Amino acid sequence: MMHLSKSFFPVLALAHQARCASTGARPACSLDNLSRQLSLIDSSLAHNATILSAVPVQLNGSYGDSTVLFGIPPLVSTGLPALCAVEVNVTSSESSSYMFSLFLPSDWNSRFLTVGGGGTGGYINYLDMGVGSHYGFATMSTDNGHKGSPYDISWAYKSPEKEIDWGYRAIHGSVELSKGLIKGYYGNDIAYSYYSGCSTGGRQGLKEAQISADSFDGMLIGAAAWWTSHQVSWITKISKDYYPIGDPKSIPSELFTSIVYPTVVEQCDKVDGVEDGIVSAPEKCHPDFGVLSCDNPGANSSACLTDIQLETLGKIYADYYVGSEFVHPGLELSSETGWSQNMFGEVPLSFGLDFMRYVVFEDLDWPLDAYNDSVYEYTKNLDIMGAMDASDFDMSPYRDQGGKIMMYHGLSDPLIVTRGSSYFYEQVELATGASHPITDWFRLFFIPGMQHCLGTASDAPWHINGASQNWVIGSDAYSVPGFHDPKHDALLALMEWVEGGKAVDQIIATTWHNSTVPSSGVWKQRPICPYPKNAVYNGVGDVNAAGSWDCE
Ligand SMILES: *[C@@H]1O[C@H](CO)[C@@H](O)[C@H](O)[C@H]1NC(C)=O
Ligand SMILES: *[C@@H]1O[C@H](CO)[C@@H](O)[C@H](O)[C@H]1NC(C)=O
Ligand SMILES: *[C@@H]1O[C@H](CO)[C@@H](O)[C@H](O)[C@H]1NC(C)=O
Ligand SMILES: *[C@@H]1O[C@H](CO)[C@@H](O)[C@H](O)[C@H]1NC(C)=O
Ligand SMILES: *[C@@H]1O[C@H](CO)[C@@H](O)[C@H](O)[C@H]1NC(C)=O
Ligand SMILES: *[C@@H]1O[C@H](CO)[C@@H](O)[C@H](O)[C@H]1NC(C)=O
Ligand SMILES: CC(=O)N[C@H]1CO[C@H](CO)[C@@H](O)[C@@H]1O
Repeated sequence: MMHLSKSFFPVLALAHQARCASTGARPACSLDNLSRQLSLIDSSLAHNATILSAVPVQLNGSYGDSTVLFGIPPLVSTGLPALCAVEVNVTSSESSSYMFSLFLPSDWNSRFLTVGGGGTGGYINYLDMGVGSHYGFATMSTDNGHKGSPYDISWAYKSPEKEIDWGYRAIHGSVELSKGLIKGYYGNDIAYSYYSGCSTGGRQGLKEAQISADSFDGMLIGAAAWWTSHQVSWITKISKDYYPIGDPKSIPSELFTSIVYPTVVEQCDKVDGVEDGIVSAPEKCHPDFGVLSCDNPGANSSACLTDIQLETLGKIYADYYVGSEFVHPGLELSSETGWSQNMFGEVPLSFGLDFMRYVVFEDLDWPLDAYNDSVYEYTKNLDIMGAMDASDFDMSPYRDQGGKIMMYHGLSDPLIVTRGSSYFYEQVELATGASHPITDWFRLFFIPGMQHCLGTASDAPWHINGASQNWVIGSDAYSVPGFHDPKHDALLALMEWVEGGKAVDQIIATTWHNSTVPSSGVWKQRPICPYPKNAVYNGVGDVNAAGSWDCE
């Protein structure tokens, strides 16, 4: 690893200036030249790889995949800096292969950034690659071994090799080959390697650091779906508690937004000290949903819950135990507005029932009613689930090679439960030893009011340049628009921590009057704090200004 001098850091705030000139002769961006670089890599994996294309993209050009996949925007990055876009195909077994893409900017910052995927999807994340290329990173993303939307899992049916690619092999091989190609192309060592991913992307980064401690120097990990075996079991369990729609125990999904969420805000908003519509301390609130009972005198019969529906609601929030074993946390208070699009849509969420059908039982007729606690025991012990779980809590090898982790999670996440992140953090702390304070290398930030990876239903500040956050801002957006500095941009803050030793004490999250349109003007900014600290209002300043809050 190349060590840069301290005097380098002040210019990090303006990352477009923070570039080392590379000294090596850079070949033209062509299939022949990149194929030659690949052939110079001395590894058996490189022998399994083929360069499919290498094309120059001019300044302000576009590159990506305009195929529309359910649940995500077209993955075409626009307004790019000048770069070389490379596509690579890798054979991973007799019956599987994966692809990855590399953006190699002309104006390289001597660093490498890997970006992650989402759900059970198979796609190259050109949008987040584009974000990274604006800083000068050589960026990479893999399709994880198949093509498909983040909610599709049919590709996995009786395809264990593809499941292994999705579990860890595609990202691991893509990182290894990318490092070789980047060094060869620029004729220089990589100074630092980073990772940024949310959801499945968060899981992928943690898994890679667990199996290969020196892959990355710093990781920005959002809403990590790290506990695949447990998550699949729990989602199937609460699906069984909720479905079929129309059953007396099921709750019409519009009531989540129209009556359940308002009840939570009514009872929980003020518990954190500031009445702003944002539930910032759900752990301190124990709402009484009895106020929604249809048994109450004068209850509105189309806006109330029966006893059996109240029981279902309790199961949705409850942590799931089998005997005394903690399996998975329940959904968080204030995440209700997202339930109808995520956990409780027209059909059971694919990450539960479909996962059981395609992966766990390989039986497309396996009925939801067949779920019971022994299905969890069976699922968690499958080898293939071990290949997908990122649950090797002893991450001291990653720590000991200097690795840093910034983890974040929206407190209103309706899909990947927030308390899974605090559980992960606490388990890593236990496993990595009392003599090494975890805060020296790993910090967790909750973002009150943020939903899954991005966005808000409570007008909360949410943007920190986490993975996929700029997808909703624009295909040419990067950093935190208007705040391209380490106080607001978590990736720049992580770089300062890794390269300058400045631990991240807070990040200022931002939202705009229209939360996805920066030109509508900044509305609110507020610090997010390293767990277990919370942002506390000073009682006098503008509640929408970051300076009125401290981490305590
Ligand atoms: C290369 O591909 C073959 C199948 O053609 C596979 O058996 C082997 O494991 C692969 N090697 C590596 C290092 O991935
Ligand atoms: C960049 O490209 C877009 C279209 O892709 C165009 O509208 C815009 O004017 C270009 N900007 C510059 C500075 O050339
Ligand atoms: C990638 O390699 C596999 C063989 O492992 C092949 O089946 C597949 O068609 C190749 N993909 C492309 C896009 O060339
Ligand atoms: C009862 O609830 C429904 C659905 O929210 C609403 O449209 C209606 O106005 C309510 N009726 C009364 C009397 O509040
Ligand atoms: C639990 O589910 C499994 C798989 O569906 C089934 O074989 C088993 O009989 C069930 N056990 C109980 C106690 O119902
Ligand atoms: C925010 O702006 C987007 C894009 O112009 C628009 O589609 C959306 O309706 C706006 N949202 C609100 C709440 O005005
Ligand atoms: C280093 C290297 O292989 N450079 C080659 C790149 O391709 C051009 C032609 O496109 C050759 O002239 C270079 O020798």
